[in-house]
Amino acid sequence: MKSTPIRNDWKIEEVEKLFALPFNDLLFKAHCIHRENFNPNHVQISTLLSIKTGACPEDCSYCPQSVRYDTGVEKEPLMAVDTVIEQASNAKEQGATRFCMGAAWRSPKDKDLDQVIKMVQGVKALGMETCLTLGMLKKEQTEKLSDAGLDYYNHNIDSSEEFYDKIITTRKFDQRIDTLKNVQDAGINVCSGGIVGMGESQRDRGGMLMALANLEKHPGSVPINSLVQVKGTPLHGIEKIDALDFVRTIAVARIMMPESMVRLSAGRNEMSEAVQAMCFFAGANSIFYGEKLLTTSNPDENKDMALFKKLGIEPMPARH
Ligand code: SAM
Ligand code: DTB
Ligand code: SF4
Repeated sequence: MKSTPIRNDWKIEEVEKLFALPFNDLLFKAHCIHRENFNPNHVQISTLLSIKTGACPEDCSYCPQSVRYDTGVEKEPLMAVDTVIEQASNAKEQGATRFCMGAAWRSPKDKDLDQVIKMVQGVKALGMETCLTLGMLKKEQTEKLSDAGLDYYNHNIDSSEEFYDKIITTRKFDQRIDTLKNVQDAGINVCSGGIVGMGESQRDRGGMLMALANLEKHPGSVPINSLVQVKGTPLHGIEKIDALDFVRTIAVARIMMPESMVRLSAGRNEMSEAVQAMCFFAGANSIFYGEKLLTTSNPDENKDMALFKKLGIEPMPARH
């Protein structure tokens, strides 16, 4: 029987107390909640594709795609619809059930959105779940995407409200929340999480999870990214997060958002199998799968399947 209520009224002191628990107590609590809500041996796999790369006007200081930083990322225009569908079909063959298409935009232009909608329709026709991440959306745009049958929209809050403006100055935390509200109001599932390892404090990590858990409805998917440090970005060379603190962040996310998919997202290429296994125990039940994220690398499919086999994990069946 489920004993964990869904809460939207977390206070930062309570969240800090969770982070401060002895590691074993925290992991045990998170794992029990995980088991109440999910098969602990199932992990959902999503594949990412960058459908429009680089030259983004925003100044997100972690991002290799910002036009402001010299990172060597080659800019590429919006992909052709057929190419995207072909790539989705390859990802499906490899076992992915969700296909996430990302574009380096501040927000999409209406003409571009029409082309992206054709991609959504084509990917859905393959029987896969669809997800987009295109930047900020206006109400009318979310309604168009909802009509097209989009399953998920990813828009990360990235960090706590307090830490946010140390990382990004070209748009505000509240604008992120507005987009999430528009997406939720249009009946599209929200995928929203953030990044750790950007020099934030543990309280900031808690603040980020609190902002997500205190949304009117918990996001269906919560990606927790470990910063991938890219040369040329302002955050390159910053002190890395301790691996056990990363695991703690996953555990606290699971406790606060018991029914959400918690995704162990960017940064797995630099994580040992043992740390990833701890994340799965702590409640992570989704990964990005395939050798590339958007512009940086991710473990290749064979490596991930070998890890799943060692752990007795099976890919989570698609919902439709
Ligand atoms: N431009 C859109 C936006 O910002 O919403 C969509 C694409 S953007 C690349 C999607 C997310 O990727 C960001 O919100 C951020 O959380 C994550 N991300 C970008 N660069 C990253 C990095 N170097 N390490 C970890 N996560 C990163
Ligand atoms: C998310 O939370 N992480 C993904 C996805 N949503 C779009 C992106 C990670 C990007 C890592 C850096 C890169 O490959 O460019
Ligand atoms: Fe642009 Fe998104 Fe990268 Fe920010 S995270 S610079 S908005 S692509």
